[in-house]
Amino acid sequence: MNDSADRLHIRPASLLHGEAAHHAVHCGLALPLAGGPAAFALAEILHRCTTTGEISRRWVSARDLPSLAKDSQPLSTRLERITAPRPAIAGLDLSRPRIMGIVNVTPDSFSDGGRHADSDSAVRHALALTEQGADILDVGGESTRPGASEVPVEEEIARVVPVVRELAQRGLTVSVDTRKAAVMEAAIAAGAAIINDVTAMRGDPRSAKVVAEAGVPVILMHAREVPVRPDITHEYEDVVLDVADALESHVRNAVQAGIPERNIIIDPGLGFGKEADDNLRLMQRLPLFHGLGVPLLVGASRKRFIGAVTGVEAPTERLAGSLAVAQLAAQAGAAIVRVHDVAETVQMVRMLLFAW
Ligand code: PMM
Repeated sequence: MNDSADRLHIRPASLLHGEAAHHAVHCGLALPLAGGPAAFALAEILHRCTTTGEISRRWVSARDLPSLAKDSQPLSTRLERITAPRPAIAGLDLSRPRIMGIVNVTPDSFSDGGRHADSDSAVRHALALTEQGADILDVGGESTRPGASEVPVEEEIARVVPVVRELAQRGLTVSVDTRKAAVMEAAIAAGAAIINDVTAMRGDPRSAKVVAEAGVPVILMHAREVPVRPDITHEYEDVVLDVADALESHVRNAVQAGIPERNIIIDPGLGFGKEADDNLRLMQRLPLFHGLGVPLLVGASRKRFIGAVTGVEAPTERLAGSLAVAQLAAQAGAAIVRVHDVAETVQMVRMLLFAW
């Protein structure tokens, strides 16, 4: 995509689901969102001037987008990316939302730290999440919690590898949440199918090479600072466009490093260096991220911004708020939601698929 296309975004709005989406797409009144089943009837076209930073916005009907795109290469490329179906990731068909269950093998994660700190209890927890319907198990050995201590690489490998091996041997789909290339290598050798990197492979100069050579999918999460400091917030010009442009540049770097686009997943990184209002704005405008043309992951479970809105202090008490955000993500066409409360999220998604 050329430079002018980088500055142009389409934000799908007026989302439709189920029968309404099907008929509206069939009649040319709406366009499919990331291949469907959701569709959109309206869109906001945003253009950020590269010199002044000024953002122009205009609303169009989705039915007019294909003809407008005929006269504009950047618009045409964005539109194609927004509407195209997403390929399967690690054998998982993404035509319905997938649930990633969080398995933190750490003594200090913000909402479940210490509960599964040894391999046996982490494996037991992961198997329970699988029973509840998790599609992917995200195993992490280093907390991103503000103030969490840095874990030496050998220690992180010792925490995650036995858990990854045990789960992979049972045929389960495992991702490993790490910023270190050596941990990625060890986890892939033990059977990890997906790498989840909160630094979008900027945390370790070898990461992109390891991922490219292994041919595994990678989740590129947005965090402005590397090393990642979730507690330090930033001023954004426009948080949604800033995050989208940064992620697009991470995708480009990954492709240049030899990782095919079909193996890339993006994540806006809710809670990472963002104020509560920034996270809410990202949630409200999630469909814009489909313009990057790759599957979208959303991780909001139990996060502080949910506490800020609901007034609920204890992360483990934030289930209802977390479910509301997961539902919003699923309706906005997110391919994967990363959650602690798998049983409840599975129930919500199943109900949604039947009810919309
Ligand atoms: N959040 C945390 C850790 N890893 N990975 C991705 N891709 N997206 C996230 O939002 C994310 C993550 C922090 O939450 P935790 O301590 O509950 O795992």
